[in-house]
Amino acid sequence: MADTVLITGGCGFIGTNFVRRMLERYDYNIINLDKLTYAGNLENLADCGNNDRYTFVRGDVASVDDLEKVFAKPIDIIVNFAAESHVDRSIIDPDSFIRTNINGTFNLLEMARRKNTRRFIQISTDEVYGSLGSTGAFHEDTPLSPNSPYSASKTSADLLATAYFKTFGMPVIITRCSNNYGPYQFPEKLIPLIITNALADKELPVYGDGLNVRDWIHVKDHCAAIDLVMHKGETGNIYNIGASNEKANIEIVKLVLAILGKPESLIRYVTDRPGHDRRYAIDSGKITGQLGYKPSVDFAEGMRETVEWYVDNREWWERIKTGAYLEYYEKMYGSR
Ligand code: NAD
Ligand code: TDX
Repeated sequence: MADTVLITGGCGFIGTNFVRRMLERYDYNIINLDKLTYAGNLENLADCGNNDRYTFVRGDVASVDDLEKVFAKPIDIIVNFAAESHVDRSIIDPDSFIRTNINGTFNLLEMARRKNTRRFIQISTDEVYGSLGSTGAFHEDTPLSPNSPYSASKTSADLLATAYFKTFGMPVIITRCSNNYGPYQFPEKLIPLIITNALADKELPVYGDGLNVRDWIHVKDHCAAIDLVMHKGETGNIYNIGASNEKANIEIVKLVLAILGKPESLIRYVTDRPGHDRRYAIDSGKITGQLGYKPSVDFAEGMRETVEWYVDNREWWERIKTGAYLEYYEKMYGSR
């Protein structure tokens, strides 16, 4: 019988892309456990609803009761995407980050230990390493030095996952990826926020001097790397994932404006994010050398396609940018 893979947070940006990849390429039975927070959107996977290998369960990784129900059936592999994922929200209201990212991961690890799950992939982030100066890159053994409540919660989850490997011999693997872009990203993150604001001729808020650097990877390449780790990765290991596309934020904003043919006068420099990490850069040498990983999406092409996706899927983001989103936007940017 085909294995059952539990994907948590499958209605979010990366989870959506990963669920699709798994259904397309393998005969796994997929259970998508998602709480459907503001960031989770059932519509993203509406076309998978008729697939009899796909089951959606609305539930909370921080609730042991919800997990007991899912684990009533055997689960072979867990891929844990579920998280509160936005740094700015973690600065305004960190509680849910502790609950989901730390307690949720702990609950999943405990459940996997009790049920002898064969493989546990913890989806982490390069933000656990903190901030770089103008040179160098994050390696898997770079000391952990998180600066935001978000990254501190992700670091805590990583430490729990590592402890479960060392103490209980649990088959845990951690991946740490750089900034993703691509279709279905919630328009609170830089790239979709800039694209959708520019399409509506709204101001584009750039934090600080706009020279903070992020290392961008297309979500498809991130999902391909997780797939490799899931099938070929060595238990107890950490794998950094990136695509060597370091860009200052202002370059990204100007690129989006150029693709859309919109004026740079839309740019507005605003008060910086507190504790704002200056630069991220990922060294993917380990996953490249050991597992044969190679990113496939050219950055310029990937950005053009991503902008096109938001142009073509206006209804998707216009529905999101109402009600609670507008309240969030006003709170975050209103008096900045
Ligand atoms: P996202 O915010 O788009 O999606 C998160 C999903 O998790 C949503 O569907 C949400 O409903 C669900 N969720 C939240 N709390 C939950 C809970 N308590 N129980 C069950 N489901 C819950 O996030 P994303 O950008 O897709 O990120 C996915 C994972 O990848 C996260 O763990 C994040 O830390 C990591 N990551 C993201 C990036 C990036 O650039 N976006 C980079 C590296 C790592
Ligand atoms: O309005 C904005 N203006 C702006 O200048 C926003 C939303 C962001 N920024 C800046 C802050 C960052 O330097 O752009 C950069 C990217 O910001 P985000 O999109 O919020 O991403 P970041 O903080 O880098 O974190 C992301 O990458 C790592 C994801 O949100 C995390 O989930 C992931 O772990």
